[in-house]
Amino acid sequence: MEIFKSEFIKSSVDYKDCPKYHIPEYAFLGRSNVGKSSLLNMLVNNKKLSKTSSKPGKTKLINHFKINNNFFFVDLQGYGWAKSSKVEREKWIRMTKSYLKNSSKLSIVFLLIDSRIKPQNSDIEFSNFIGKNKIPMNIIFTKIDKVKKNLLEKNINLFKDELLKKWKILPDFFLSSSKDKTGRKKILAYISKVNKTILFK
Ligand SMILES: Nc1nc2c(ncn2[C@@H]2O[C@H](COP(=O)(O)OP(=O)(O)O)[C@@H](O)[C@H]2O)c(=O)[nH]1
Ligand SMILES: [Mg+2]
Repeated sequence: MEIFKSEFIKSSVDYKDCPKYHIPEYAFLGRSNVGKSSLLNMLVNNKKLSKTSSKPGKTKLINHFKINNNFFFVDLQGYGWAKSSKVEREKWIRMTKSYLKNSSKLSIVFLLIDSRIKPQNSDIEFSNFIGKNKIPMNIIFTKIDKVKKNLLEKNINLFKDELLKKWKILPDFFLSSSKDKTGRKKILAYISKVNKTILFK
């Protein structure tokens, strides 16, 4: 699949405010700074589409980008910001969960995991929430350019072991580097395949 058009449509606070187009959505979720915005920009070949920042927590809420006029990429606020208050953090987590549960056009959630570190409780908790609600989920391990192969394998296996405590079958996994464009073709091919089954049913 080639991306020939990508445009920002709207930032929403609540799932109820999201754009009312009847096209599939592919959401990107993960802890702040995991590389969501960078991955989106890498996928659509547009460095400026979704703002990336070295300051955690900059993305606002639920951000819709219309791709090729026929589906949405959704950049979610994320979770686990060090600098916001506990009350604020819990509010964002509630709102993200509410979007995940209530967005009827949500086709797949890509959960981004930092490949450099061992499993984090917040990541496991979100994975299990998504699984429990039977929302299709794929995992993308990010920043693989920054980690040695041995450690990458170790962290991936640790994450799989954590998931297997609750999941019968593991979701599909992708590896990505926004710096080297690793994973771009595979992720886009996957989305394209899913999209066809949805759009032409
Ligand atoms: N080396 C490397 N750095 C990355 C990669 N993805 C993101 N980053 C950096 O990590 C930081 C956070 O990225 P960002 O996309 O804003 O994360 P977000 O908060 O999840 O949207 C930025 O400084 C990015 O340049 C990657 O694949 N490789
Ligand atoms: Mg971001």
